[in-house]
Amino acid sequence: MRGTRKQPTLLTNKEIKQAIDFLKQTELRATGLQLGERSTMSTAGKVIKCKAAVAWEIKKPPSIEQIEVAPPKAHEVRIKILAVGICRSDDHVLTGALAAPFPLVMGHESAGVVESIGEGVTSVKPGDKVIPLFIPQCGKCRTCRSARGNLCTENFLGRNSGLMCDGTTRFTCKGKSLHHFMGVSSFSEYTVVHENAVAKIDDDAPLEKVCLIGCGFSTGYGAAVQTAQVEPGSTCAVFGLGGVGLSTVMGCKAAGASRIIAVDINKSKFPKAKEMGATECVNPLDFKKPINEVLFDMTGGEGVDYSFEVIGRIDTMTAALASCHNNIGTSVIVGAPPPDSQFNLDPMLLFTGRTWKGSVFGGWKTRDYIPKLVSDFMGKKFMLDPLITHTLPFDNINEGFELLRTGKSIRTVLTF
Ligand code: CND
Ligand code: ZN
Ligand code: ZN
Repeated sequence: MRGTRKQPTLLTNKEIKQAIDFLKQTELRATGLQLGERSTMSTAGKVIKCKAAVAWEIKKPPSIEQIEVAPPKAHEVRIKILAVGICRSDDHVLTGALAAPFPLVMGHESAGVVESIGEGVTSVKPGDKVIPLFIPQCGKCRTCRSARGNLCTENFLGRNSGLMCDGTTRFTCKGKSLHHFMGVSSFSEYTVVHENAVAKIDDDAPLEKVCLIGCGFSTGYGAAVQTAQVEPGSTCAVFGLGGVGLSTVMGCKAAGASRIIAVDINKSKFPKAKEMGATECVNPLDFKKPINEVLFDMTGGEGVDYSFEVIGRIDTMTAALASCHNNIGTSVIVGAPPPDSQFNLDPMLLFTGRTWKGSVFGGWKTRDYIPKLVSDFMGKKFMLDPLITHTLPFDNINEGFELLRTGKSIRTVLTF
């Protein structure tokens, strides 16, 4: 009987190669990686040498250097950054308008793929697509336990040491330790962040777009829909029409505002503001009166229901407050305040009942909401393309900063 058993069919070399290719592709899809990124998996536990933009000194442009990135310690995640946007807060660090310890690796608006994880990390695994979060969500502190607010106690804004939780850094260059920035440091091919500061996102998300959800879009949009909770039919004013301010305009529109007055001293921002939903655009330089009086005139002497300062100046923060209705108006500070600045304010502005709030990262509890915002983008609930005016290779980072400073770009996305 043995002799009559059917011989197994032999595969040709071509068929074997096709099968191996198929398996490889399936495995790569399962890990969410592209061909060429596979090699990152073998770097786990080792120091990685890679490219980063190092800001050595205040008021000097960052330089592209080879740095060493240590493996993640317990509860940390090492991420291969694939796309990073340039936000004004990064520029504020260079000019001294936002205090941070030098030398450092800046960058906080990015997306990438997990390269390796430290001991005890359970929420992400190598190959996951992620957005690093400049506001973590520990789930345990007073804010995380509250239904309101998002400024987790573990945030780097309060600590501002530029160090990881154990008081050390994961970056070195030319024998010197480099500081982290807001716990994310995304101007580097690889970075290390705490597990509480990572959001796992949709496997199909285009990283060169959703990196904006890592700051600019979520910060601006959330200020309107999450912090202010703009109501349908209301009148809003948005001061500052950069990547963050235009996202606030989008948020006001999504919330159903009937009038959205966009305010900027650079009128070249107005067409984009209209495209994003602004109903009117105003340049304060066109008027002799203070801009808050102009906005009162435009609203029949009532003031706007909601105003947003998305510039980062004391005078415009006060003007935005004074622009809203004296009793039921709400003003939200989104722009980063200059260090050591103080308000000189008429208390009547608040005595009559106005509400004055601040909003960091759009008020979103980050690990809960950033993945949802990515899913909403994938579901075409909002657009990111109009915000991305330039895409440059990472090495051209200083060209990207120049485009921002000269008001020519909204967002520049750098790719590695
Ligand atoms: P960007 O510089 O692109 O936009 C600022 C806009 O303000 C520009 O269009 C300017 O022309 C305009 N502007 C400047 N001065 C005036 C003025 N006096 N009156 C009217 N308009 C003016 O910046 P961005 O959109 O990247 O960031 C905006 C601010 O938000 C900035 O301060 C940044 O540091 C901050 C921010 C905050 C947060 C947060 O979590 N709250 C996160 N990231 C950035
Ligand atoms: Zn930012
Ligand atoms: Zn917390």
